[in-house]
Amino acid sequence: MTGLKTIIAAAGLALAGTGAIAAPATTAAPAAATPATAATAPAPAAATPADPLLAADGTPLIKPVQHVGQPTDGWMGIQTQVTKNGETARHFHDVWLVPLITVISLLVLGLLIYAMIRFRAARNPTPSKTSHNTAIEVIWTLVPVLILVAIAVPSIRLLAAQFKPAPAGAVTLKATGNQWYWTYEYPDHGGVAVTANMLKEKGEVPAGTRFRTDADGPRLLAVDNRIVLPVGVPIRLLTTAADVIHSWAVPAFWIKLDAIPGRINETSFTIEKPGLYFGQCSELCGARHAYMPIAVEAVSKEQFAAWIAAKGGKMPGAAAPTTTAATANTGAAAATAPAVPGGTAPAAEGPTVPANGSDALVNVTETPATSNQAAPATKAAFGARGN
Ligand SMILES: [Cu+2]
Repeated sequence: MTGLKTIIAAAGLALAGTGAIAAPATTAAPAAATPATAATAPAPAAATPADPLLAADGTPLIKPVQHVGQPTDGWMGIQTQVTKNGETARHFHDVWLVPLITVISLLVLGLLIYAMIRFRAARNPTPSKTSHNTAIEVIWTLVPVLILVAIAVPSIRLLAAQFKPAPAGAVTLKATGNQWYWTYEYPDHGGVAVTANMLKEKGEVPAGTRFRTDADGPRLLAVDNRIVLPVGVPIRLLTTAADVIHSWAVPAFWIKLDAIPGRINETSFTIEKPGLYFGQCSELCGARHAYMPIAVEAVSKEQFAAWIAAKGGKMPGAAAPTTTAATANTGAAAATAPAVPGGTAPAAEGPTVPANGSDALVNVTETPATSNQAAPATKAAFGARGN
C-alpha cells in the first residue's frame, strides 16, 4: 500500500514538474512585454518576430497611394476595384447602367421638348381627340419591361455572388463595431486580435501622443493599427457589433456589411491587388460615427503569415509558434526589422508610436495607451468630450 502511494505521489510530482516547465513557454509572449522580464528571459523574447509590416520606429511600411483605396479630389465615379465582384459591379455601372439611363433620359427629354414646341397652342390650334393607340401602348409598356429584365439578370447574379459563402481554406476575419472603433479577430489564426482607432491630427492630441502622419493615410481614414489580409486568398468576413448597429465598408473591395449586435453577418471576397485600402463605418451609429475608419493592408501570403506570427498567432495547420517556426516564417523581414526592446519604441520627436517589435503581441487590445480613442473603459470620457 505504501508502495502504491509512493508511486502515485511520484507520478503527481512528475506531472507538476512538467507543468512548471511548460508554463514559461506558454506565457512567454506576455512576459516579453515588460522590459525587466525580457532582459532576464531573452530566449522567449526572441520567439515572436518583429512585425514585418512596420519599420523599426513603428511607422507603417506600406504607404498610401493616391487614387488607390482612398477617395480622390475631383474623382468621378467608383473607386478602382480590387475584387472580382467589385470589378463586375463597376463595369456594370460604368459601361451599361450609366449609358442606358443617359440615353433614356435624353430620349424622354427630347420627346418632351418636341411635344412642347410642335403641339403648342399657337402651332396646333385644333388638338387631336385621339384617346389611345394600341400599338404605341404595347410598345411603351413592353420596352421598359424588357429593359428592366435585361438589367435584373446581371444585377441578381451579382447580388448572389456577393453573398456566396467562402470556400474551404478561406481566411476568416471577424470585425466587431464598437462606439467608436473597430476590433478584429482572426479566429482561425490563433485568435490574433487587433483594435483599430482613428489617428487624430497633430493639434488634436496631447503632446507625446501619437498623431496621424501622411505615412498613416488621409485625415479621418488613418488608424493606429491596420488589419492585414492576404492577396489571392478568399476572405470570410464576419461582422457583429458590441453596442449599436455599425457597418463595415471598404469601397475598393465592394464590401459593405452591417454589423449588428447579437448577430453575425457573413460575406466573402478575394483581394486581387496588394495595397492599402481605406473604408469607414457606414451606418449612423452615434456622435463619432464619422471617426471609426477602416484600414486594410493587402499583402502576399508569406507576409501575412509573418504578420500572424508577429502577432503571436499561427497559420491553420502550422505548428504552434516556436522560435524555429517563427524565424522561418519571417525570414528576411525579421532580419531587417530589428525588434524594439522593451515596451516602448524609440521616442523621436513627433508621434509616439505603439511598441511594434517583439512585444506588440497577441492582443493589441491591451495597449489602449497608444490609441487616441480608447478601450471601453475610457469610452464614456470620450463621449462626454464629444470629440
Ligand atoms: Cu459605427
